[in-house]
Amino acid sequence: MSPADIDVRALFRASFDREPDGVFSAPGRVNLIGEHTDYSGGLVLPFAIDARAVIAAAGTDDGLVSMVSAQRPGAVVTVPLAGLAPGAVDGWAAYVAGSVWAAREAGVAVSGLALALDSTVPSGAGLSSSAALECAVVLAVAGLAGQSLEPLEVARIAQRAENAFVGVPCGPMDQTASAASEAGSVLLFDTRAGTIDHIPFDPGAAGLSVLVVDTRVSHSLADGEYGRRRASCERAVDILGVEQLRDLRLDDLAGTLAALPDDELRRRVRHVVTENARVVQVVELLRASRIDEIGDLLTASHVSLRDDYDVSCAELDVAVEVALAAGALGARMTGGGFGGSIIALVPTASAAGVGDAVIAAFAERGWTAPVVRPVSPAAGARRD
Ligand code: GAF
Repeated sequence: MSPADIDVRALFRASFDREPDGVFSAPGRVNLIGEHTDYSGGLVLPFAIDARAVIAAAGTDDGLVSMVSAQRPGAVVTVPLAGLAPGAVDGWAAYVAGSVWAAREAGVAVSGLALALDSTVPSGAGLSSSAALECAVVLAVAGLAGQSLEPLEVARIAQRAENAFVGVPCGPMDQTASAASEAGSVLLFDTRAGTIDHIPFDPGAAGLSVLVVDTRVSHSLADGEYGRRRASCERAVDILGVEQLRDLRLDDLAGTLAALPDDELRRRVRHVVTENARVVQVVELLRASRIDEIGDLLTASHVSLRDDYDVSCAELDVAVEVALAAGALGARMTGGGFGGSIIALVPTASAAGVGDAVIAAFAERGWTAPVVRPVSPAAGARRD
């Protein structure tokens, strides 16, 4: 997954017969904790991983966005700037065209672009390959226009591309993690306040590692379940008469739940309220250099996502259970769910054993072999 494997300048030269004006990149992410809270004003705690979307880019005057991707070798795809609008482009090119569109909507001047893309962020693994691509494109468009955007602005534009152009109703976490993370820390993002804080996160210093296990069950946020979870949260907000679920307090939870009309809605709300509380507890432990004590909170998050929010699946559950049985201090699904990846916090000395145990458990069940990778907090989007 190393960015060093990427030679996007060579792809640019071969495709456009000139040198790029710059190279820009943005990372994928895992979320340590704070899942399905970012569209209710909640708290999230992701970090960028050492897998990036990389773009070699040049400005042109031809009124076109011309793009080529190392993941989809073949002809250069060309889209006229004049016709850029939601619905005008589909497939992988929509993520790129949508990010250009959103950047222009935000006031960035563009007269034409040539872009060569490559990425080491696996797609469909729940590691935010699309957010990485969107943030890298927004950074490239702004960089070529000589405009410097704050990370939160890059994230806001990239999220708009995903929501309004690609048509996926995601919250702000993934783009913010990609744009604003810093190496060596997790990003505490308060989605209600719109503020971020970098909290040092160095599992290695405590003899620990974070493993990502990609179940290879491909998830799609566009398939309706994600939107249904959002709709449930909005319904609860209406019934309870609050502005956002973030306004609900853990110590009033019993009363809040009693005011809701059905069990499903009660479970959805219970997940969101308890998950925000777990983020606060993890942050307190990290600030107190007690990283080895966060494991139970990670696992409790998984249980809540599985039983209350109903966004897990058999492969994610088995990966978590087997990782815990093999020595992980805590494990949970990360990202939107319905497939994708888990993270496990493991003593570094047991990391290989935990990975092997999950691989063996999948083989026993006849499932596609999962991919296990160690991750550590990497830098956010940047001009390379
Ligand atoms: C996906 C979404 F894109 C995020 O906004 C977030 O809601 C996440 O699922 C769940 O925490 O990654």
